[in-house]
Amino acid sequence: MARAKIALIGAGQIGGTLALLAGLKELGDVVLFDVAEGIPQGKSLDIAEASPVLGFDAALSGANGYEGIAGADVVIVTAGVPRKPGMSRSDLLGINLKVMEQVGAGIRQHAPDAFVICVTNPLDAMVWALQKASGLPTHKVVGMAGVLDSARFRYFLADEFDVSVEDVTAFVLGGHGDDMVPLVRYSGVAGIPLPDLVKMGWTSQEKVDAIVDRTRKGGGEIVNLLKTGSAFYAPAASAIEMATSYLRDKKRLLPCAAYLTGQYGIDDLYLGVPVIIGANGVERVVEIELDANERAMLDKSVASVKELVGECQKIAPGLGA
Ligand code: A3D
Repeated sequence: MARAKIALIGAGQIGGTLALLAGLKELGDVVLFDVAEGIPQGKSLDIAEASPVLGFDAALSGANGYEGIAGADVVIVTAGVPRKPGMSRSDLLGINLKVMEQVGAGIRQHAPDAFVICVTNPLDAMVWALQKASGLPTHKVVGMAGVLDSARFRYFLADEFDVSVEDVTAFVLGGHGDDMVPLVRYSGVAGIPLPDLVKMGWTSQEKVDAIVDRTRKGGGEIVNLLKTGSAFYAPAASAIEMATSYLRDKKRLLPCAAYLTGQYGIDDLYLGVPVIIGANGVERVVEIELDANERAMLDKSVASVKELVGECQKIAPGLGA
């Protein structure tokens, strides 16, 4: 059977890491696309030259024209600009919205059957814009944020408990902003929920609160350390997990920015919720029960996402028309 084709739009920090991980996992052949000449060609050649040492078979190539992505099975979009210290994700909106319009048109023309994963920030608004600009069905266009936010939460918890990261599960809902909703009740170690672990004396409520806060600000913590850009290893790993679930029909339950049509009482908006990803794209949106406090936090997050989408509609009123 022919290998799957994975197109990576944006060959920057995340794009390059995505290409390496896709190779290492033998997910398929990889095309790196970027407007910058030479970068996608150079990165793909560099990774191809690592393949004999790392032991994987994949064709890697670089492109500056959208023909290069023709017939892709998966498209992962990181094109645009990342944050610098002092910038919020929403500061990127104007520039990255224009990029989503171009990328959406390219996907519409050359890869209309692909499963599309958007990573560009501000995530929930950009995935909304990308779906409108591409015209692809909503179940084939998702945003990556929840897997990353949950991974950060998991890592901090594993560190606190001194247990394997593999045994820690964690859940983050809502928009990918500082008002995201880490769900303490649905997070824990090997099935033991966090509130029980507090009762068992494994940690204190104060420490859990501090970890929740650090999770919310996890992206900013890295931006402040790097000073020249934002996180890229963990974001790339997270998008690859989503792509793998689609390509291998694993039907993983992953928190992703998915298009809602009434679930959680929300309509015509992309928001981080648990979904099943399989060969048909987003196969199911899972509606979990929220208590009053969790609901209030989600409503706050929804309001922020709506505001950003409203700004997109003002800047590009004809989007998707
Ligand atoms: P960076 O290393 O700057 O790469 C972006 C690439 O996009 C550059 O190589 C640009 O040349 C390219 N580019 C710009 N405009 C276009 C265009 N019109 N068409 C094609 N390519 C273009 O950034 P990065 O890889 O670090 O981050 C990429 C995006 O991901 C940024 O918007 C970040 O904010 C975002 N990001 C999201 C998360 C989430 O969890 C959602 C996490 C980290 C970063």
